[in-house]
Amino acid sequence: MGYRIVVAGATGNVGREVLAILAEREFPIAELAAVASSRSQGEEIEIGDTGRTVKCQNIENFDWAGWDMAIFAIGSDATAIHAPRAAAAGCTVIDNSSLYRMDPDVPLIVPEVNPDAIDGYTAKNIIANPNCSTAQMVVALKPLHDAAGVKRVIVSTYQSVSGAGKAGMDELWNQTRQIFVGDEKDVQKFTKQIAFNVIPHIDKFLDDGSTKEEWKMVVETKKILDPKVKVTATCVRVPVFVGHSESVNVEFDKELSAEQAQDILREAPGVMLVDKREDGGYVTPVECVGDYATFVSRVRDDSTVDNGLAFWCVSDNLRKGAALNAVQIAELLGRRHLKKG
Ligand code: 11C
Repeated sequence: MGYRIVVAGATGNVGREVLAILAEREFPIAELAAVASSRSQGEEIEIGDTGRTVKCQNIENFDWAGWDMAIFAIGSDATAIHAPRAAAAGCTVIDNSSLYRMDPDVPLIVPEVNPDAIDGYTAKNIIANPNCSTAQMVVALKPLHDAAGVKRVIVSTYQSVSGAGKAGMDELWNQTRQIFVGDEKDVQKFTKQIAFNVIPHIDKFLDDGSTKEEWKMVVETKKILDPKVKVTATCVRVPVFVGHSESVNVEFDKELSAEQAQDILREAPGVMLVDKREDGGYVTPVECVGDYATFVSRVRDDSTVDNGLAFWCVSDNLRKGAALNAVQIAELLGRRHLKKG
């Protein structure tokens, strides 16, 4: 027993994390395939730190028939070509790109938040994985929403460069070195210098002056958590390699004290509350790397509005924000529908 599973985009930041997490969580695998663009064909890709490897195949001529599911981490353009082929061949696609997230026939799933919505996957045989900044926020908001009803959220993000892929990480590394040795700075991936700086711009600008990353946080939160929830976001890139942080300010329908919120968050699935109200008694991005949880700290009342609360949350954007959530969806799909595990 077990699943025939494909990892598409297996050579990228997220694809490698997917392979590692499948192994860590002992996902029941009957057969594993790794696919990517023709450039990577034949490359032996390490499966986490298991010491095992899988040979990369060319996605262009991959035969999807007979595979149970595929986790895609290949970007929207390539997904538009290959996901419909895989889905039509009977291989359920779990997609990390933004392509299908707002499609009404495609469930957008965070297993701790809206697991039941997965049942709609049969319409297109595709399930979408949310944007990393949305995923960690809704994990923290869900138990609070159940307790007191989230009315409005104001979120500011502090997003690491790994959200922009390996090229983003390389640019931070190279610029840091260039500044130290006095070389000319190379600015390519980001619109301004990222080393020793912050940039209030992620993804493209929209007509209303917001960015697509900010729009994603609004519409994805509504689709996953509750369409009635109002969200306003400011998304900022910071010189951190891995781990997205968020300052979240919430207005609730009902009163919820900081102490009550802490008690709820302490028990919530996917959340780790670290909130000691003392020097160092909170979590920062470097501490969350490689972990599964959404860490919540700095929970406090906001007396400037009725029923207001503020908190800080941090998570590994390559894990809960992408690869882990996708593997959790694969587990959920297996448990509820495919039942081969
Ligand atoms: C970033 N959140 O940090 C983005 C990366 O829609 O899946 C993921 C983009 C997405 O740049």
